[in-house]
Amino acid sequence: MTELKGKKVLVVGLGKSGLAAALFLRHRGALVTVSDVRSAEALAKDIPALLEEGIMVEAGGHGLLTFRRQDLIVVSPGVPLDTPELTQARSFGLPVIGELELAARFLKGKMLAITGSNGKTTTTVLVGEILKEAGLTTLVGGNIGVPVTELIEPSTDDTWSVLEVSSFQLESTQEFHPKIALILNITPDHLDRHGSFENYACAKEMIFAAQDEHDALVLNADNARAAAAASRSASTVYWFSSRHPVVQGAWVENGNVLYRSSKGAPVETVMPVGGITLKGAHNVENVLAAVCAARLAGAEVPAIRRAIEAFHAVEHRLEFVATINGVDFYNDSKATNVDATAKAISAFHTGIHLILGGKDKNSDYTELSQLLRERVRAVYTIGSAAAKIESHLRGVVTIHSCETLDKAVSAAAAAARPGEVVLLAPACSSFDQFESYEHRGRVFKKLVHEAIAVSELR
Ligand code: UMA
Repeated sequence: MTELKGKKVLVVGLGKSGLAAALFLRHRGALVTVSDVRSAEALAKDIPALLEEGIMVEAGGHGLLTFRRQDLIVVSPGVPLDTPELTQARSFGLPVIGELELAARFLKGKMLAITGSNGKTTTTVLVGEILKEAGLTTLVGGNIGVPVTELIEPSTDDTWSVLEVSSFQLESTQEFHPKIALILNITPDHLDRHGSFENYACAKEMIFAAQDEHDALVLNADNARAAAAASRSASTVYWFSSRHPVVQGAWVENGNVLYRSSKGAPVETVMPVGGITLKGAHNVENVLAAVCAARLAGAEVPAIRRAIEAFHAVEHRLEFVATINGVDFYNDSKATNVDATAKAISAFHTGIHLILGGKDKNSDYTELSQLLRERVRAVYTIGSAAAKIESHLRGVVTIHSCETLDKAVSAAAAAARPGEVVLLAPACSSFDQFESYEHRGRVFKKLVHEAIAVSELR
């Protein structure tokens, strides 16, 4: 375990992860400095509490000297590792690790880590619910919004920490060693940060880098890049597939979710697919992944079934908002890449009014063309990516340039006919017009509820 007492540690980034890491390090006796590019005014909410703890704060930019005088540097996930100050620190031989790596070194019990381009949060929450239903001591955190560092204190030797882990977090790991690792799928995302799809996929594969044959790696047999990880890992591989039986793992056959622990072991019927409350084929995949991971962690089938039957959509993930004049409104603000948007569109048959746009991530929107032709009545663009989206999709579908979410919701609500769907699944991040995808989703829901009030007045 890393010795922290008396060590000089720099925490880079003062968001949720940086704050949690700084306080943890200080409480373990480290001499902590936090550095953030934001101004002291922007950080005003957190600075007094940090100073009170004896933590130094560098605001308004990263100083090269600050980065040199350290024994350890802990990076927040949103800080790119090629930031010049970090590159220089590494060239001087200073150890640079992410907040996930730091936390994992101190967390007690076992880790079940879940990554993937899409479905991470839903699957993480679902696995957490299943393990709790099965009576296991369970903590849930990570990219889902709870820094892993915050789980250290409540963790015990028999805790399962169910962690949603992103490529940003995995990229800066070294010894991170989950007992069970799960890769849901790997499709293009965050190309602006990782530079290429292969770099991004390799960051995801850090989830099993420290595993050996005593650990489990659960992979999606139906996703080529995720499945390719099997030949690159030393772990014992389990599979899930919504298309065909697998040797060991979970699959769908004759309308049932089935599980087999190893080749030749009896096949267990978990539940009918019809018992899954979540909408969309992608959620069947998430359920299969959760079944496999939870079974490996020791949950029994009846508990798994009860938890899945009781589970409803996580906020901002294909979340049903309301029906107005026969039109259903869905909030999938977490669809922040092209693949997630494709999955959201696929959950509905036709008559979709789709709100697209936000901050581009170097994405190729032409990949949506076929689905748009088949299922989408009109696209309503918002945000800074609008011009690019329109140039990619011109001639494919009717496009309305709306600029803002409120104009898009009004235009879509006015155009949609009973039986149709208004879907926010923007294929972009939110940071051009909103604080986060959660903020964007909340604004969408508020606009929909305002539209209900207007329709009731008519
Ligand atoms: N900053 C610097 N220097 C830089 C860049 C940023 O100082 O070069 C500062 C910013 O000014 C800001 C701080 O770093 O003050 C932000 O750090 P952060 O972006 O790591 O944000 P946190 O609040 O710590 O949130 C992070 C995750 N954010 C990102 O990965 C971008 C959260 O995931 C996660 O919930 C949280 O840790 C707890 O684990 C969010 C996310 O968007 C939901 N994740 C991406 C995704 O899901 O697609 C990966």
